[in-house]
Amino acid sequence: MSELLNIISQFPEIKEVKETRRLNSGWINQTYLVETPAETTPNYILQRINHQIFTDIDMLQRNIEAATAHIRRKLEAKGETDINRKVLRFVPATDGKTYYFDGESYWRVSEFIADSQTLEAVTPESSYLAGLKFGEFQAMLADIPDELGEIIPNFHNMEFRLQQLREAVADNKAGRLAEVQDLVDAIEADAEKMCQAEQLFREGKLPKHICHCDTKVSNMLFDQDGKVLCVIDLDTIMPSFIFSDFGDFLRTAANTGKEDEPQLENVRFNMEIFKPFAKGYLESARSFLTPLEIEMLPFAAQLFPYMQAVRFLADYINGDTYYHIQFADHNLVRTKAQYKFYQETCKAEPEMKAYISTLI
Ligand code: GN1
Ligand code: MG
Repeated sequence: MSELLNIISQFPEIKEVKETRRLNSGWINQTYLVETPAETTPNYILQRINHQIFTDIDMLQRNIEAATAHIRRKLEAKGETDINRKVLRFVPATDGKTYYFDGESYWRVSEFIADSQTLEAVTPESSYLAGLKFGEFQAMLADIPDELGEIIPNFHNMEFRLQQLREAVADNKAGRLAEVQDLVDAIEADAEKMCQAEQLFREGKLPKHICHCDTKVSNMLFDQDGKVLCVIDLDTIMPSFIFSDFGDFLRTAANTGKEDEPQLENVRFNMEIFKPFAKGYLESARSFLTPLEIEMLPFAAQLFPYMQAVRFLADYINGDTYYHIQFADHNLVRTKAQYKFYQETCKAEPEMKAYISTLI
């Protein structure tokens, strides 16, 4: 606690602390809730940023500041109220930056959004609202004047992720290859098809936009009535294909099982979540999407479970160096669940296409 209080004292806006509590959220950063005693002051979120993964903290915070400032201006222009609950606000440290370096770790503070909740599962109604929100998020950032950095280079580049898997396979550092060879082969069989976005980009047919790039359900805050308040976990905001946000949301929301579901028969593609999400997304994003981007939305739904399977599998083969694991073969269980989900999205492709065509 006293170590944390020291850190908190670097953010002068926080005058008094009642309690700090570790929150269990995300695989990457360490997150604490900072409660203040007065009813009239907000509570805060304190995070130790994982700078093994985010190596350029200055760029990281510049991206986040630019994006949140731009969204804030848009919300103000629309005459929205309660704006501090609709876009994250980062608190300046004594030197005016939105992070503090204690000689070892990087820390940042944002205002805690009151009366909010995260959901692990969405309903058709909240899925529609989430689609609207992520479409709006991308649409609002479509004309951002600032140039945002690629905070994790090639983050959602499928060719690059396959390359990493191939390197892991070649090195076989943890001696786990034999056990997963079938999975590697299955993944390789679809590699070319799954790299079509990068190919289209090279041909000048597919643009990049500023995306959130981690739109899993748990990265959205809902109010007590189940309405979407705002999008959180902004570390990975960067230029990407719009597929990132569409696909990654469905990867978690439209899966009837868990991300690391051990019972593979529980992993199915939920069309009743896909449909309202696609409807909401197109309502708010259509204004800036190209016909090819719209046509490829079912591809986006397949791409993200596939990519996540590739990433989990590479990490398993490397001996679990990237994702925190909770048990010995956690990354393998995750891989199998994501791969199964990918197969389900492939089966659902005709139905997804048919539905999208009713929307345009
Ligand atoms: C990581 O930060 P978190 O836990 O929300 C990862 C995402 C993965 C996700 C899988 C920077 O997200 O790309 O999709 O885990 N973030 C990073 O759950 O690698
Ligand atoms: Mg994240």
